[in-house]
Amino acid sequence: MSEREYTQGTWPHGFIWGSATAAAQVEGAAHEGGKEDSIWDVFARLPGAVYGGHDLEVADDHYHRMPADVQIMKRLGLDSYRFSVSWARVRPGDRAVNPEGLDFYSRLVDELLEAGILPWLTLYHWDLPQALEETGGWADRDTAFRFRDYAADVYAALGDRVTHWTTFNEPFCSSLLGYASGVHAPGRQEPRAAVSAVHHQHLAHGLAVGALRSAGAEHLGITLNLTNAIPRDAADPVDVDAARRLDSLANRIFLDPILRGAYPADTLADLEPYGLADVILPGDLEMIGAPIDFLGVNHYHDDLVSGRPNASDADSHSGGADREAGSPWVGSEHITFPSRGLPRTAMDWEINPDGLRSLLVRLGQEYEALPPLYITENGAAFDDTVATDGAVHDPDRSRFIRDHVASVAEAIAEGADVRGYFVWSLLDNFEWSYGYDKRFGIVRVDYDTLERTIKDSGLAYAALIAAAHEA
Ligand code: GBH
Repeated sequence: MSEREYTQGTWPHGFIWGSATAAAQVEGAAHEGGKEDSIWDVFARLPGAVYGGHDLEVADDHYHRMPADVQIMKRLGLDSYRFSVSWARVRPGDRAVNPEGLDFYSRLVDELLEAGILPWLTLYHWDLPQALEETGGWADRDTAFRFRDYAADVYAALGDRVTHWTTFNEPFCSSLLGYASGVHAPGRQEPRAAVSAVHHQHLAHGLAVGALRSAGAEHLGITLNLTNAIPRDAADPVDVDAARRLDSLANRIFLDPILRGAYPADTLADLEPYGLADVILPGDLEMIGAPIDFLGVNHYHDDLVSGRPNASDADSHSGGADREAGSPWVGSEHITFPSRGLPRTAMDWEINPDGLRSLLVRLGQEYEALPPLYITENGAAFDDTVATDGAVHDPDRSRFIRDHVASVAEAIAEGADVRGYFVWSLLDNFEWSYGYDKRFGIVRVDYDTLERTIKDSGLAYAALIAAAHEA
């Protein structure tokens, strides 16, 4: 399906077209305006932790170029811009509010509204103040209460203008990649701590939802990275069990507490040796399972899964740097990810647009209390080159976006309640442990001059949005 074939009714009325970034990945100004270290600033200084020793000091310099970046969004015709707030900028060291830090987001929101773009705010996209890591980080229950206080401060400053609030982005990454595999900050490889981190981020979500709800928030949600766990051989019980385990640790450990107020029984059983049950206190799950108004879905690739050793594993778990990676799959470290032989992005992730459709349809079938869905991230890294005329011809990325958008349309036709789609990412940016080596932007950033160039995929996305608005 191409955008020309969109007809009236393909996209529900008010469908939101957007693009996303995150504070640590684009802002730079890592030690300006009162901001102090986040765990990512510290992690990036660890030898071998980030590809090429790249750091977050300048990144895209979005902190200083924000008004011009908003004008780019306007040129693209975005309905909404999804960004995150840096906790370490707003409450450096998690002490008192830093007015200068909050002011940056206040100005951003004003610029967006002035440009007719809906601000879509995420409170936590992985950049915990280092001061809180030093008191235990997400392995410590108290961090959840600190998050609630920080969330309330941001809401007090921006709640009059920002309508859509997301507590966490991909708690999978900030718990299991940060504390178990250690390829993300804070780089710990402690399975028990990782399991506690999962629960404490859930708790933090629940506490913040409670606080923001009572302060009057109307659109509250969370963003999860979800995958289709497909057994390599559906007739092999070992592979089927591996897929169940992946589905447990990547999807259901997050979906079930949020949408059903309970951890799945198999997850609790698998994680018994890692103390999951021990960190759940009475009352936690009621808070965690409080109703939300939307679920953000980030999807990049499916996972073919096996329980048998596999020599030709795609190396998708290394994080890209030199540090020895642990496993994020706590208690299920034996699972492997064979290749399906599909084309891949520069991240080595297999491309299978239909996976997005099946994921969305499955969510609707399995969760009775499923709120409206938004695709809060989808996109791809490719090895872009700059043509002699200065343009970036990136047909692979244009095709990736077009095919995944078509997959969303099919899911909607099959009954999925999807209300928006955000491309990851607006700008090339700091791709975590891969540093600046991987480019996801629909807008190129030249890291020498910091100049922006709208890529062909950006132009194609703008045309797609225009066509969808007309349909
Ligand atoms: C998102 O993460 C992030 O929200 C965003 O900041 C980031 O820049 C973007 O995507 C592109 O990476 O192999 O063990 O990691 C997506 C992270 C990567 C999570 C693949 C699931 C598979 C499991 N996803 N990962 S593992």
